Amino acid sequence: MKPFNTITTLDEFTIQQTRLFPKATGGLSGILRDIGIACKLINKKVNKAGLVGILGARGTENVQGEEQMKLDVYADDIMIRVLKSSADCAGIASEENDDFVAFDDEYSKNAKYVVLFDPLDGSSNIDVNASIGTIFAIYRRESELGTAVQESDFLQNGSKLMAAGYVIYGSSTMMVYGTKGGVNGFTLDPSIGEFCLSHPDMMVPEDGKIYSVNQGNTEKYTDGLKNYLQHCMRNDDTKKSYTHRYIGSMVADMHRTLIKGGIFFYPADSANENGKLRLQYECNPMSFLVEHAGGLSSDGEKSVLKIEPTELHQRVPIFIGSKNMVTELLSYL
Ligand code: AHM
Repeated sequence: MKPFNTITTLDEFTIQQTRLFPKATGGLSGILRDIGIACKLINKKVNKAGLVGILGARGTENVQGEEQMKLDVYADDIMIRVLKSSADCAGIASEENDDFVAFDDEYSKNAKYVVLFDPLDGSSNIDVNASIGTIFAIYRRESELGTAVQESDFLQNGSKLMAAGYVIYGSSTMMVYGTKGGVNGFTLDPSIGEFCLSHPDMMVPEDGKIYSVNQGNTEKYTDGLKNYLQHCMRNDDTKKSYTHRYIGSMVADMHRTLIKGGIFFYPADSANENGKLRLQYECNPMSFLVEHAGGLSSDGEKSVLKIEPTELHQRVPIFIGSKNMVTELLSYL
């Protein structure tokens, strides 16, 4: 007979993981649980965005001069409020805010972790009902416990991440998070309101066929990249055939890459010398996930995780995905 409880919830899973490390205090599990709660609230709003007048632009810009959507601001607010009342988070930095926020109550000052996030990535897809997501990165703070967190706590390189992941608001809502121990995916079961383990030990296939890039920018790319794209488009019977897929929502494009294999890239081009995507909120968390699932990430020269951040809203070029596809692309640069 099947055991009664055949599901493993996110909470149960993180607690089981904590037990593997006798010295662990459970702080990381606590943060993951809190992010899960915030994302369930965001999910609720995303699901009925068209009904509750929350679609569309808000008429304001974020620190990077990008138009803010109403849902971006709602998601940012929820993440900050939930993490502020978390027992384990000492401060946050968000793509939507100019500066980091140090939570200044006595309890938070003694918390060990800081969280960086893009509250709603792919916002240009909100109004057309395509998948969007929340991306998060968790570091152990470097500043002294009992004091307010410093900017340096948020400028650690990606190899120091304790955990990172995303929640995709797609045909089903999923959280995928990784630690140095591996990457696991949890699907939200709306009937019980819990993220349940559905994709254990995720691994990026070593090779793939899908290349994912905004090909409309090709004229602005280097010759090396143009040659690579020509190579991908030259589908004949003598070599493997490539397929182009690009949603324009990093979480959705990366979720497909993680499951099916392939390569996603947002390179530097003649108009944007550092590309578009943000190191601390998008590139590092995705690179951490992909590398711990057996894939590769690169800024064109080295692993994204090795970049030393110099500012909170830094942009970097990124090439990420299946090991063989990233290696092949890099040989063209
Ligand atoms: P956003 O934070 O304003 O949503 O921008 C990030 C998004 C990524 O999700 C996506 O990969 C990229 O921007 C798409 O950019 P483009 O429209 O230039 O192809």
